[in-house]
Amino acid sequence: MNTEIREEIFKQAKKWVLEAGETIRTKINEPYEIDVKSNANDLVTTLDKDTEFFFATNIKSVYPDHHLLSEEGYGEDLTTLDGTVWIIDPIDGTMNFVHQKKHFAISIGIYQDGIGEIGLIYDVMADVLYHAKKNEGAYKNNAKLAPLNQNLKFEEVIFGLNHFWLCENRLVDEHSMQKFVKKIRGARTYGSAALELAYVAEGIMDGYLSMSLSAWDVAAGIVIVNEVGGITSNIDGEQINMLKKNSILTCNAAIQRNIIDNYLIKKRK
Ligand code: 2AM
Ligand code: CA
Ligand code: CA
Ligand code: CA
Repeated sequence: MNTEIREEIFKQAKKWVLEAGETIRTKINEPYEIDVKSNANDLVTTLDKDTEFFFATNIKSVYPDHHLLSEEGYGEDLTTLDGTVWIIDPIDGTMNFVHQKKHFAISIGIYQDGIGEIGLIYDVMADVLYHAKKNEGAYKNNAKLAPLNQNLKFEEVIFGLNHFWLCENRLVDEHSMQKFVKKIRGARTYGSAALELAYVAEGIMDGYLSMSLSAWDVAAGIVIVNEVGGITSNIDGEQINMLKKNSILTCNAAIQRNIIDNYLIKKRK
């Protein structure tokens, strides 16, 4: 993508994100509807849907030839990432939104022919915006984020993952994962994939692991983490496919191989 066009799209996206965040902050204490989706812990509220609708209508009117891939139904059923595609999660961390009224984010990744050009992750209640443009570095508000420490020692790692990896599960050997969390310095679970990816980029967490995420959970975070030298793959170390669900391992490149080879031991089907 041409840098001038990218700058223009970035400025527009940033304006909409801040505006949507302001609306959410205004409405968070008003009554809203909560529905369950795939299971009792999979929530969606009126504000998730209204926020996505806000982006969908604005993008359609200003950039009619751009595409939208998004969680709550206002996007398209895309079969390719050709062209300019906005990949949007209107509220990432809906459970935090409902139960805590904080620790959730708006996540926007803008991709050109499958390549991540722009990432924006807005921690709405903290009013902190992480952003990156390809080859132009990553920022937390106006502060440039430093490259990740490539000499990181395993014993010093703080890692984001949830308890499902340590309980009996279909995907990987939980005993190996229990060894992993004992070996590293600490584990964290924040409940918003987008914010956890932003924390990896910020260097306050050294990696993040999650099962079954969609493009809108990770599209922005991948762009931001890339800019500080972090790396994202599935749990086999392969490139992820934005058009389907993936397990996600995002981390400091110094620790990726050790995690995949020695701790993410796949169960036989
Ligand atoms: P969401 O809040 O937008 O649904 C929670 O650990 C993280 O996983 C959040 O980023 C959440 O995004 C994401 N997630 C993806 N699929 C989910 C599901 N079916 N149920 C709950 N969280 C899900
Ligand atoms: Ca959801
Ligand atoms: Ca999400
Ligand atoms: Ca969401």
